[in-house]
Amino acid sequence: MRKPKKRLDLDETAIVGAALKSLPAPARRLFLRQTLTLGGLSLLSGCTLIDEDAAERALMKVSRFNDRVQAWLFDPNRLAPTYPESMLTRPFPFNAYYDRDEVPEVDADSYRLEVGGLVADKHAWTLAELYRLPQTDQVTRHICVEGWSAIGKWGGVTFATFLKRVGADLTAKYVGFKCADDYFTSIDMATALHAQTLLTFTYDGRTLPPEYGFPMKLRMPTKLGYKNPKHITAIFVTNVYPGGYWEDQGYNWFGGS
Ligand SMILES: Nc1nc2c(c(=O)[nH]1)N[C@H]1C(S)=C(S)[C@@H](COP(=O)(O)O)O[C@H]1N2
Ligand SMILES: [Mo]
Repeated sequence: MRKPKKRLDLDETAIVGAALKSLPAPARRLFLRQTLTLGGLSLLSGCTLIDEDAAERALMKVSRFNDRVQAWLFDPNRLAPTYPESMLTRPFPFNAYYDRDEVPEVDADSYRLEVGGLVADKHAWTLAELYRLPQTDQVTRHICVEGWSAIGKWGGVTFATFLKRVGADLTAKYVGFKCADDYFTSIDMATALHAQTLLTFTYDGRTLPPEYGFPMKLRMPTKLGYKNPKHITAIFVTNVYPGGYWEDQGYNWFGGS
């Protein structure tokens, strides 16, 4: 009897994908360069490849093409796995583009969340106002391209609820984020509206500690770690591609997990 083909579940797919993507950017570029002939690449990108710079630009174009394919494949109704609290990773790993002793200190009292772009209500939010929004929590796996994953419990408001509350144009393409460090990123509207995308203020039942993103982290179990901004200071809705800190250095923008 023939064995049925093994179907990968979402979580395994995520881990395999993360492992592939965990190759450092130069290695990935080399891999792509060796795999795609320059002719094939120029066909794909519609560019004439005369030098390294042009090749880089062409690869970026292919990556942006890949964004569109991933966006098309993304099923807004498909849920990422959730886990029992007994599976929480302790201690939860810290990661940022700097060391732990350089984590930004955000003052809770003077903090305001700026909201801009294609939204009806542009008022800046205090933390007290944000905490009054309906809160929920979930236990999900965070997957980092650097080759680790960990299960954590985050609590906050469903991002779709927040976007509707500020009168966001839900037909816009992107939601962008600015952070208290120099980090920034952006996501597609379908992911912004996904049921498991939360604007979180707590970690494991207590206020989000500074290293995990105080005062808030956008938590998306459907996206890789670098797409989950910590220390958010501004949220804007736009149709102009905003890029991101790692994305502008060659990480894939869609960054699905
Ligand atoms: N503001 C900010 N957000 C960020 C980062 C960062 O450097 N600054 N790093 C990203 C990356 S690559 C990862 S893996 C996660 C790490 O989150 P953690 O420290 O809670 O594990 O935060 C993401 N969000
Ligand atoms: Mo990461």
